Amino acid sequence: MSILAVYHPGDAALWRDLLASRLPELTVEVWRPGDGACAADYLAVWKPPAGMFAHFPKLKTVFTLGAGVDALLANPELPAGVAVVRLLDAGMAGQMTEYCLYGVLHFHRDFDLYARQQAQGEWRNLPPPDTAARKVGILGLGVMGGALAAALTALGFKVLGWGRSPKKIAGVASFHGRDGLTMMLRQTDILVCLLPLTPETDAILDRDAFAALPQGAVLINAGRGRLVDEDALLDALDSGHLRGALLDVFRTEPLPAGHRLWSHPKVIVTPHIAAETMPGPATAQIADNIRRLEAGLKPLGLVEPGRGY
Ligand code: NDP
Ligand code: OXD
Repeated sequence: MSILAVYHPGDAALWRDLLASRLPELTVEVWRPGDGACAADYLAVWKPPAGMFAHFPKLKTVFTLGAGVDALLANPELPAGVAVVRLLDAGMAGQMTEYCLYGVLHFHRDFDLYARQQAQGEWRNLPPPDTAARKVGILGLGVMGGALAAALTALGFKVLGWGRSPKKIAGVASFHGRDGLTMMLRQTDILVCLLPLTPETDAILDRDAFAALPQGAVLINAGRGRLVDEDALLDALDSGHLRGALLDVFRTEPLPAGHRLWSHPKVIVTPHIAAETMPGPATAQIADNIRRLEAGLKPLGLVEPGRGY
């Protein structure tokens, strides 16, 4: 009988109970630091503590309890040859769409400007926004970016998207490659970053990228903090080139006390909450994938280590 171990820094018993109820044919057990060696074939894990993987000599597959795998792939203790499987949506795409829509509408409907007017007691109508002319550029047209693109096109925005490969999505102008990135940035009013962090995307939003955006553009970043050069972002905001930013992820998390982003008048900060893992759909997906593996099939969400996502 195969063994599935669970490590979660929060309520590990909840994850174990859900997984055990979905996989009665497996032994499902919680692993805690101090437990020692574990003969698990599979591991469902979030934020593994240092030294953990050394206790799993039989490990074949790691299921990360999130969509992003940058931290796991960068973990030097991850044993070579162990497959990594990530979550595909699992309840996160809807949350991410809501988060990004909030940001897009906040700036599109001038709520940042009206908040400043309110602080001055100023009653003044700004010109009405033209949704069909507002260009929203999405970096990353995967599970999260694709869901957002569909919601934005349904609302009537002009949607542009950038990925590694060209995409055919109704109503979305597709860009790819470095030249495609600059071409898209030049036309983008509101830039939403939903890329994974990989060696290729590290600090992709640098001074050149911000300079390529039109005067008055906005950044929404819910991908990863290291996708952005934060000093370049602050300079672009301070110079007035960028109008504002909604940021959920940061180079250092939690965002350190006293960091300029905390108090910048053009920045909204949220504590990495854009889309949180939902135990119900996440455990259903992991159970399904374990059944696929046991049947000799490829799991859905298998990460390509060479690609980094
Ligand atoms: P996907 O793997 O489904 O999508 C990734 C997209 O990025 C794909 O379109 C891919 O292109 C594109 N991409 C990757 N590398 C490059 C590159 N070098 N150049 C151009 N495009 C590239 O991931 P998800 O949509 O599920 O998640 C995206 C990220 O969102 C996660 O990795 C995570 O960092 C973040 N996230 C943040 C959360 C939060 O709460 N803030 C919650 C969940 C996720 P292609 O399609 O051509 O392969
Ligand atoms: C994720 C996240 O990648 O929560 O799932 O950031």
